[in-house]
Order: sequence, then structure tokens, then C-alpha cells
Amino acid sequence: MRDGQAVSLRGNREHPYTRGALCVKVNRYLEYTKADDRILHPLRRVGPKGSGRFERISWDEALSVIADRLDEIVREHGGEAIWPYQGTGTLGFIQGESGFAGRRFWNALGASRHDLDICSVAGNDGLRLTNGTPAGMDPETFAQSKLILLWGTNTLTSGHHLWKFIQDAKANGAHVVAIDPIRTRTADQADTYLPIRPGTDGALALGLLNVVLEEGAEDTAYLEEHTSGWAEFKAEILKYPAARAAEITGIAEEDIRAVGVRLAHTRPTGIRATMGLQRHEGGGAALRLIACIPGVTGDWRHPGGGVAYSTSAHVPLNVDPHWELLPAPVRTLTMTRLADELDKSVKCLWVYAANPLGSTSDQNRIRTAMLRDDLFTVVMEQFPTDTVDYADIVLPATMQTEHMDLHHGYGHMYLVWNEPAVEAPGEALSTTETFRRLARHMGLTEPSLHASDLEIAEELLTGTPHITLERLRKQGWARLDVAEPFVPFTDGFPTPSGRLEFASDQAERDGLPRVATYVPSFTARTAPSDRAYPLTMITPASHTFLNTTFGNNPELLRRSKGPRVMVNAADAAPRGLVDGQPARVFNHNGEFTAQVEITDRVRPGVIAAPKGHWPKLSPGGSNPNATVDARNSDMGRGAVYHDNLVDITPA
Ligand SMILES: Nc1nc2c(c(=O)[nH]1)N[C@H]1C(S)=C(S)[C@@H](COP(=O)(O)OP(=O)(O)OC[C@H]3O[C@@H](n4cnc5c(=O)[nH]c(N)nc54)[C@H](O)[C@@H]3O)O[C@H]1N2
Ligand SMILES: Nc1nc2c(c(=O)[nH]1)N[C@H]1C(S)=C(S)[C@@H](COP(=O)(O)OP(=O)(O)OC[C@H]3O[C@@H](n4cnc5c(=O)[nH]c(N)nc54)[C@H](O)[C@@H]3O)O[C@H]1N2
Ligand SMILES: [Mo]
Repeated sequence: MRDGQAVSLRGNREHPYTRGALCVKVNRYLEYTKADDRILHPLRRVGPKGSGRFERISWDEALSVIADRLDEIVREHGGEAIWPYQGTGTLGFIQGESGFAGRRFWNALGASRHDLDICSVAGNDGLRLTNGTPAGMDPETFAQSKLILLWGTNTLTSGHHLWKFIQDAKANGAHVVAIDPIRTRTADQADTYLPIRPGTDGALALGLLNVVLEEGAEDTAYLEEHTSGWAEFKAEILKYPAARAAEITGIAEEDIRAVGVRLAHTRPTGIRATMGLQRHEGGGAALRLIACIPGVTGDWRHPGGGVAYSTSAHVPLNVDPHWELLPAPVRTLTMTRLADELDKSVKCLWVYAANPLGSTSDQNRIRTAMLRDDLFTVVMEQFPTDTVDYADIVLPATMQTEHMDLHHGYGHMYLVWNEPAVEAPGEALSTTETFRRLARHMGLTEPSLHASDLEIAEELLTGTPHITLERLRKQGWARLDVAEPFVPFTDGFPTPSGRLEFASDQAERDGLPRVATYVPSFTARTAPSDRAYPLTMITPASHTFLNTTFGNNPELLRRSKGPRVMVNAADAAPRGLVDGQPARVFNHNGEFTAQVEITDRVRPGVIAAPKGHWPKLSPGGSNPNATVDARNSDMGRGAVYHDNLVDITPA
């Protein structure tokens, strides 16, 4: 800080997980807070919806307009006609974390509940069937793994802090395998790369376990003491010899065998699986099955063994948005099907920390749904996104350097405190302050609606008695109250049987296969002759953006080299696609334009276009989500961003 101004921003070198490193994106965060296009005042729409034409109004006027409309909607249609649509713009518990920040206010109005199901839900549900929880390994223990499977995860792009621990493991002789349909920068650093056909991971998991059984390497004592359903699951594994797995996954049989033999004889084996492989119709089943692997090998016995997905469920914060304020039970609306849900008697769409017109499936239909005249749309934002263009009222939002927050991380085991460093610019307000003022404006006197940020933090921390607010504010971060090294499930699994469940009564009740098994994705199960469009499209994380956040930063935009699509030469040649030239990717939902990159980094039949470009800053005014179906994954109504059929032609 100098003269009340933030002049530099860096990571905290003392922090055990980040050790002070920042990613490409957050490195520019300070510059981003001062960007010319930052929204600094409340705005009211003056042009037609979608035009992005606004006039500046005062906070008082904005709150009055909003209070009148919300009162009227609740009176005429009931609170459920309001949809508080919250995304992952910030995962801070005080200002963001879907379903918490602001929710006490929405409960007082009886607003519909909101399900954040576009990110990780299918994997969470799949893991829960096997382990009783989506939480698993402490990612720091990968340093102790001897075999590491990076399964559907692009560590160096999506969560690079983990890489240090993988490097430590490598220095100790660990073998690293990357399993991804794209040869990513992470796959480049692996010892073995398995170029899997998208949506067939379950078959690979079973094929690898088949080799483990051939090698006689199953941990019979562990199976006996800590698992249930082994006989049924073993029968399933025996249906997938390596040759069959090879046929389904498109990976060479000898490569499956080689990794299977390593898996059989290497303890501990750590599996890092993130969200990529569950953005498919069979994604929940894939994670459920991958979670079975350490049950067979007994890897949960060792630090550095097991599966790591999200650590969120290890975080014991008391996340209670005062549901008791709801006047009556309300429906839950799903993000994945935003356009459909908007048709259903939603009168107010309240968007915060989200950019659905950039990040949510089936973009064109969302656009149409948001044009509806009788839909009152409020967007709390920092920047003039595509979604902002459809708002009736825009409210200026603070950024991390300006507001107080309490964060966890879904890739580590720490709580992190965010103390505001500077005054908010213009008239930007935090999420909590906006809702407090609105509650006052609407005459809502319930005390919890007026709790200060520090009071909210105290409430959250009642779940973690050993981490006081005082300590957290002083240190900046605190490790969760877990052993070091942390080995989960040593006292059993939080499943109904208390064991790792290869077979699940709950799954059966939910209409899912009783025994963990391979469920192909939509594109994997659709035969070439039945395909309306021939190519499978993956839309992975961009190295330079965080979903659509930072998509308007000129330097990061330049480094992204603009919207791009990776195409194998075998698919490019017959279509006359030329490297470096624009192409049109299309299907029944819509289209987007991207520059072709002809590369052997994608398999024939698969194309890849990173997420994150703002539609309005892209040629043609759309991004890959214009072609993504609003279908659901097999579990939890998750999104299917990597499971779509498209075709591509020169533009
Ligand atoms: N094609 C494709 N699409 C995807 C994915 C994919 O793999 N492929 N992945 C999906 C995933 S994993 C996710 S999590 C979603 C994310 O989708 P969204 O939740 O919509 O996230 P963003 O697109 O980053 O938009 C977040 C917005 O919040 C704003 N923001 C940031 N901090 C704050 C704050 O403190 N207050 C307020 N009011 N606003 C703030 C940012 O300026 C930004 O415009 O995208 C999904 N979309
Ligand atoms: N730089 C950057 N970092 C991010 C984000 C970002 O947008 N940019 N987003 C953040 C968010 S919200 C999330 S949820 C996480 C997501 O983090 P990741 O899980 O890393 O997300 P993805 O990039 O969607 O997928 C990871 C990898 O899975 C591969 N994949 C796709 N389909 C399959 C499949 O069927 N099988 C296998 N084996 N692999 C497959 C993709 O090719 C990709 O390389 O990242 C977070 N970190
Ligand atoms: Mo996400």
C-alpha cells in the first residue's frame, strides 16, 4: 500500500500450499481492479434488453426500484417467482459461495432455491456413493505418492499449486500418468500419457483393475475389513479384460496393461481426478468407479494413496443461511437448464457472481429467455459482461482487495482470511452490504439480515472451534484441524455400511446401477452412424481466464490468442480446414467462430475449444456454450460441457 492505494499484490510465501505463487490470471488482479471498464455506479437500462445501454442512477433510486418490484412480484406471484442465480465468481463464504451469501435475505422473501450444478456435482454424487463423501486425499500428500494418475485434470492450468507436490513425488521416483483426450501441458510433463476417448473412463478403470486382479495384487485384508459388495464388483471387473477396455477407450492394450501392472505393484498410488471427466453424461459413474480403485488396492492405508477430487467437504464451517426464515418450503431451480427454468414462472432473475451468458449451456436459448419483457433482471457485477447487457438494473460489486471474506479452497486444507486492503472505488458495494441495504429499504427487520461481515464470519467459524476469528485475521490462514499427514477414512467411511461401497443400496433406490460400473457418455454411446454431427467437442479450462472472469483483460485476452479450436489433421483435411484460419463450429443449438489449430494434441474425432471467451468480444458474438446441450449428467443434474456433438467448417 502507498498513500491509501494498493501498489503491489503477491502471494503469501509462508502459506504452505501456495508458497506465494500466483497463477497467470491472479497475477494481474490489481490491474484488473483498476480497469477502465469497471462498473462503478448503479445503472438502469435505457435501451432494449441486450443492448447494454444504461444510465447512471443513485443507490437510493436503484434500491427503491428493486424494492418496489420485489414487493410486487412476491405479492402477485409469490416469492418463488424470484430466482437468486449465483455462480462461482467468488467462492468466498461471506461474499459468494453459492447458496450462502445473500441467501438469508432470499429466505425472508421465500425465493426459489438455487442449485449450483454446472461445476462439480456429478463427481460429488458419484464419489459419495462409494465413499460417503466427495472429500478424499489431502492434495499435499501427493508428495508421498509413488504412482500418480492425473485423471481428467489439467493441473498446470486449473490448479497449479498442486504441481510442487507432484514434483516432490517425482524427485522421489514417482511415476506420473496423465489420462486425457487432450495432450495438455500437464500431459507433456507426465511419464506416461494415455489419450483416452472422451467419456470412456469407467471402462479404463475396470480394465486397470482387471490387470490388478490378473497380477493377484488386490489387498484381500483391506477388501475384507473395509469394503462392501466386493463379490458383485469383482464380477463386474472380470467383464473388462484389458483388451475390451482398449477397444472402448481407444488406448493401446499394452499401455493399459503397463499402467495396470504399475497400479498393481505400486503403493501408495494417488489419483488426482478433477471436474473435467464428470462434465459428461456418465461422469458421476466414472468418479464413483475411480473411487473404487483404492478400495481394491488398499491405498487408503497410506498417506499419498487414494483419490483427491474436491476438499470442500473437509471444511467444517457452519454454513447456515437461516433456512428457518423461509415462510414455506420452496422449489429448487437448476443452473444447467437456465433457459427451460426461466420459462417457468420466473419473474425476477437476480444474477450475482455469475455470467450465465458466457458460462452456461445453451447460450442462444438463454439469450432469448432473458429478452422476455416481464422478466425483471438484476445483475450485481464488476464488469460489463454479456449478462449485464440484459439487466434492468446493474449494481456495482466490490472485488477481493475491497471486501472482507472467508475462503476455503477446494484443492487444499486451509481456511483463508481476506481483509479488505483498500476502499471500494466509485459506489461499488459488497454482496453483504448490498443485501443489508436492500433489507433495510424493504423494512425487513429480522436481525440476521443485518449481521455484519464479522458477525457472519463468527457464525461460520462456530463449526471450527480451534480456528478463532482473531487467529485467522492475524495469520491470514489456518490449516483445518486434521492430522499431518492427513489420511482420510482411517476410522471408516461415512457410508450407510461404514465401509467403502462397491455396491450401493442408495444407488439402487436412486435408479442407478447398484454396482459401480462403466456408463458411457452421450458421445461415447452414440455410434457414428447415429450421430447428427460427427465430432465430439471438449471445452476445457483456458490457461488465461477463470471461466469467463478475466475474459475482458486486454493482456490475458492477447495471451489467449483469441477463441481457438484444436482439430486433428485427420478431421481438418477432409473439411478443408487450414491452420490459423477461422472456422465455424456448429450443431442444432447454434455456432461459434474460432481459429483453427491443427494439432495431434487431440485425437481424431475430437475437437477442443477452451471456455472463457466473452461472447460479445468474440467473432460472431458467441462462444462454445452456444453449441453445448442443456442435457444433464447421470448424477446431480450436472452439466455436460465436454459431451457434445458438433461439426466444423471453414468460416
Ligand atoms: N464450455 C464450458 N463452460 C463452462 C465450463 C466448462 O468446462 N466448459 N465450466 C463450468 C464451471 S466449472 C463453472 S464453475 C462455471 C462458472 O460460471 P460462472 O459462475 O458464471 O462464472 P464466470 O463465468 O467466471 O462469471 C463470474 C462473474 O462473477 C463476477 N464476480 C467475481 N467476483 C464477484 C463478486 O465478488 N461479486 C459479484 N457480484 N460478482 C463477482 C465476475 O466479474 C464474472 O463476471 O462455468 C461453467 N462453464
Ligand atoms: N486456468 C483456469 N483454471 C481454472 C478454471 C479456469 O477456467 N481456468 N476453472 C476453475 C474451475 S471453476 C474448475 S471447476 C476447475 C476445473 O478443473 P479441471 O477439472 O481441470 O477442468 P477441465 O479443464 O474442464 O477438465 C480437465 C481435463 O479433463 C479433460 N477431459 C475432458 N473430458 C474427459 C474425459 O472424458 N476423460 C478424461 N480422462 N479427461 C477428460 C479435459 O481435456 C481437460 O484437460 O478448474 C478451476 N481452475
Ligand atoms: Mo467450476
